[in-house]
Amino acid sequence: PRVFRIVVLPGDGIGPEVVAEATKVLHVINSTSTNFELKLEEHQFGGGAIDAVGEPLPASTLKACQEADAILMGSIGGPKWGVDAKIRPEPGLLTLRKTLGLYANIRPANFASEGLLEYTPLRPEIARGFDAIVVRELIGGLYFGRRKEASAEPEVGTAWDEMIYTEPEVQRITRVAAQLALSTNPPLEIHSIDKANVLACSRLWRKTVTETLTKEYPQIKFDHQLVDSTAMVMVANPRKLNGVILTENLFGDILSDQSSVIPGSLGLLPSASLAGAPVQASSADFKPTPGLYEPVHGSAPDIAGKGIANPIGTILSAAMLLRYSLGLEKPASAIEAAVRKVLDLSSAGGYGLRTADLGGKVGTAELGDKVVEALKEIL
Ligand code: NAD
Ligand code: IPM
Ligand code: K
Ligand code: MN
Repeated sequence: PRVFRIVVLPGDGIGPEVVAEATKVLHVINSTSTNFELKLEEHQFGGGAIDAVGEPLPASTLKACQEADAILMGSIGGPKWGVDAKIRPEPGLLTLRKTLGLYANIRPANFASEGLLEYTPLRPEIARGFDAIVVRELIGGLYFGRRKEASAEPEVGTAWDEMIYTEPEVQRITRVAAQLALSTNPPLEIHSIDKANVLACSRLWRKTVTETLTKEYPQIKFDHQLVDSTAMVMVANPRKLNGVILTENLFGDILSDQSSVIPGSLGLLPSASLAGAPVQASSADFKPTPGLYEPVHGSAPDIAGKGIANPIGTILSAAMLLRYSLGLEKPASAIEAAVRKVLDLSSAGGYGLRTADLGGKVGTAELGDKVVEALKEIL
């Protein structure tokens, strides 16, 4: 059988709790086929690694990630290594993304099916039919510019964060958005989000997106919107943003968390971080591409250790891993169908189970067990 090496980085806070449920699901997938074998190996990353060896991304972890077919991550960070700490977990994640060249962060929020509408804090008629994927540029912009907090006179009390984007960086992320848009017929619309009324980087962004799409993808409809009013539209009339939401690093970070309000919880959203455009597993062009897969949420210190975190975002990230990095479309779709069955309230046979973040009473491990049960029925 083809052996796939998957590096697992449970991380901090609820990370290990939600990753345990996703690996349960991967073990089921593993046991159903003799064509491939999933080899999972855990490594230290984040705050736990700082405590153990003094740095968030030990060289051995980075090496394992570079050699892996794919990486499944939970979350890192927490109050123990807070913003005033000397060594913090978050820069380790930025280094991992940058070193692996993972510039394309795909965050689907297209989850508000009829059977889940009861979970949204919005009015159902507002959330209904929202169907958007956030494509976030992940290794440029403010996250990777020079940064300084002055510690000496005369600059003490001043801090700098530099924001830089180059044309090639904007072109390549635009092509990723375009490839995703072309996965349906007719293509999805692209909404490019910026702050071109103020920022130079945004004016370069807008010009480059327009040129790239007009020249290379004339069949795709697109528009430009400013990030501030987009944040309003996302909760007032989210269907207006249906399609692909293409944006830079920081705006994408913020808008993707916000988009989780529509399906109802940050705990539901998965993500893929890739070094190129995803190729559908069914396509003749498919070739396995390494990637990092993690829920959109963080380590949730407020609920860590209680066994109540929602594992769905991580389980759906494992499905994205199978699809985009390993080309295993069937198991990926089966996991997604199992998740819908467990959450769904309306359809025949739906279990209608949910964790506390969605007003339910089911714990993390029990929900994971139910996904496994549903998955076994589907496979
Ligand atoms: P967070 O995403 O950890 O939590 C925000 C809120 O959402 C909390 O109330 C939390 O309980 C809830 N929540 C998040 N995931 C949930 C889940 N699966 N089930 C139920 N509820 C869930 O954001 P934060 O509190 O602002 O950040 C906490 C730490 O996580 C910080 O150190 C931050 O840097 C880190 N962080 C890491 C990642 C990552 O590893 N990629 C992502 C975001 C934040
Ligand atoms: C995310 C997180 C990270 C980010 C942090 C932890 C560095 O919020 O993955 O969304 O800002 O990219
Ligand atoms: K995460
Ligand atoms: Mn974030």
